[in-house]
Amino acid sequence: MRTIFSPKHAGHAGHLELISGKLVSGFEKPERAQFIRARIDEVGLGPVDEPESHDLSHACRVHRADFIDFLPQVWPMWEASGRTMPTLPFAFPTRGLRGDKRPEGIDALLGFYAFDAGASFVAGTWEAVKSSYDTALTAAALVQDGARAAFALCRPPGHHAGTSFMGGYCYINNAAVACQWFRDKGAARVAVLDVDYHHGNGTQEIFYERSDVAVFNLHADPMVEFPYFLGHAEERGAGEGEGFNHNYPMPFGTGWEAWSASLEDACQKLAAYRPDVVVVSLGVDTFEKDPISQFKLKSEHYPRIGARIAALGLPSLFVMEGGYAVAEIGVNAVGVLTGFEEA
Ligand code: OKP
Ligand code: ZN
Repeated sequence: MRTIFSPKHAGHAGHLELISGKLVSGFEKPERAQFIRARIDEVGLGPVDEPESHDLSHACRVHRADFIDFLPQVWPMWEASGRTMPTLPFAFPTRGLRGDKRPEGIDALLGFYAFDAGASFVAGTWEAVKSSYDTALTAAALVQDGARAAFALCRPPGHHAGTSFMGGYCYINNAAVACQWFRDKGAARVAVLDVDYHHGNGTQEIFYERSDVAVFNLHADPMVEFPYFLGHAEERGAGEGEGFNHNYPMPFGTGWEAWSASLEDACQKLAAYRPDVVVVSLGVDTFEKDPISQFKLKSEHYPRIGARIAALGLPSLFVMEGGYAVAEIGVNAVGVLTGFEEA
């Protein structure tokens, strides 16, 4: 399987994150991608190529144009306001406030276009976000051109980013952009299978009222885990999309037996949907040693995830999302891909 990967992700480094009342350097750091990149060579997964540049019109198919226009402006506006430390939003248009009236100034806009403090910018962030977007689209084109599968080694990740907001380490929703791109290239139906530990709230929101992209999400129960405010089992889609959104919230401590039962149910429903292509939001933060997660999957389980996805017999695009046990993230992410290839 071919991998698309850009060294430009590395510019997104030294950004900040608010955890346990402290500002710390982000868990979502460059080493994550480097370990996966190194593991690809170690196991001989296949060639690794850099992405081609794509204009942002594809992003605007799933995101609001004013949000996409804002992202490359963040750092120039921040610098123009006399600051060079990482950005961090601090005021959000929640219930009782105006989410429909765009304010002025970078401090206000950072919160207007975010749902949490988890999407900090440094000087190299936009270039990394753009390269992650290009990576998803370039890998999608390999699948469109007939490859059985391709791996978009995206960084930063995307599944928490919604129509008009960033958050949870995510800026542009790479997987959602790829889904829409497949639709625009002629796919009748596209399925998303999100196996990241966290609920892909952005992907759900983007496709919630649509029947042409079905979304299957396996994750920790949002009653007790980030992103907290979406991802419950009763969220089944709305309008045209009613019945095309499927959530599998699971309790802290979930291990392979229960997790794989959810995967099996999701795969059976996904197959019944008969999509032309499946986009896998590949997070490996379900790992037992993940520093910010509470599931108990072991390294030996990741190839079995890949094998189950292969059994769908569908053209498959793997898009990298989360996974923070830096030393093992390469083994686990690439384990899914070798499991897919060997099945
Ligand atoms: C992004 B992805 C931990 C706080 C976690 C955000 C997590 C974002 C995960 N105490 N904050 O889905 O892996
Ligand atoms: Zn995650």
